[in-house]
Amino acid sequence: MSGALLADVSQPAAEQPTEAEWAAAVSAITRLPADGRILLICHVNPDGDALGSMLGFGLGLRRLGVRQLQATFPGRPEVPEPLQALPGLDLLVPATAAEPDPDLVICFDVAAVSRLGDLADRLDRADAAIVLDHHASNTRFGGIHLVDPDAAATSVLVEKLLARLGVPLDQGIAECLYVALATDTGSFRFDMTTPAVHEMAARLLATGIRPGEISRRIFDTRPFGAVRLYGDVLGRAQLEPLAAGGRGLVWTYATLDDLARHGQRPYTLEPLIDSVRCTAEADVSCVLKQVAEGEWAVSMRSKGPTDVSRVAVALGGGGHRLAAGFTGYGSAPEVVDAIRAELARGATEVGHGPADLQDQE
Ligand SMILES: [Mn+2]
Repeated sequence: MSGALLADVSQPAAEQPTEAEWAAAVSAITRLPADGRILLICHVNPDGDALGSMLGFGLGLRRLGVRQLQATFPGRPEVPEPLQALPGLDLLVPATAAEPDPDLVICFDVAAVSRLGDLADRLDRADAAIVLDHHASNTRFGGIHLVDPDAAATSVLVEKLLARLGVPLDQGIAECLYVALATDTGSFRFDMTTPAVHEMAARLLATGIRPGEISRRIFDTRPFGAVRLYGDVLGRAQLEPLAAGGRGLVWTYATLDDLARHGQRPYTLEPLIDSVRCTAEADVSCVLKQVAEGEWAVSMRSKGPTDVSRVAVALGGGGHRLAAGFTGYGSAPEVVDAIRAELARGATEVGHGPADLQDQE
């Protein structure tokens, strides 16, 4: 869900923000003149954390009286349908209309300059740049780093910066930050869902926002075409119990023709991996999403025993131990052949066959 899935695992983990960095960020914002131009940027193909963090902070800046304010992201100016009711969307402008000479740039959930696309030049043109992020792979671009790899979402850093700026949470800000937090914690199901995460959620809910309504809109609403599309794609899933050293592999694929047949956009397929990884008989799950003829965006998940980032890195991608991805080339079966071979190699190299698995239980 976060850009972290495709992040480069070879980068060193970033430090947590220091007091000096927090103070520098506050000062970069508060010392701007009343007509100072601020440009907010989140990563390409924004998810709930990227957009929610950026718009929530934008609404906070508006409360501070900032008048010349834009929010944007590179590439197609397309907001996924479930996020189209987020508060603060009126701050959004297409990348082509973004201020060419901002005084201050603030980046959200962006691990590397490459995720800024054509907007990267704004970093050089601005007097100052603040980066709010939680990817361990953050490359420390930009001048002021508010990067905490232990934060469950970028919105955790946004809430802290708003507090230091003296901006109180209102319902608009809270809804944006709640969507961001819920997105990156898998609706508070992942291991990163710490007491601090629930405490932040409590502060957001205390503004009076409605979690049931928000979750239904963001996570549980799909056009009927998407339901039929999922039916087709899940219906062709394959289970290989002997793959991954006997831990099991489940995989499926979605073609551009599948999307066209059901009138759906590619982002509709993002949650599909969650339906596939439920499979009890497989530790490893994969979804291949066709992006062009002979080219596939591959999402991989592990329940624990298999390190899928090792497989993804071997095949030119990256990510985390339990969630990783890469771009595969050829036919879908050829891409799965490559995955199967890497999984088998890993299982042999580290001696983690089914026997070892049993030892661990
Ligand atoms: Mn994130």
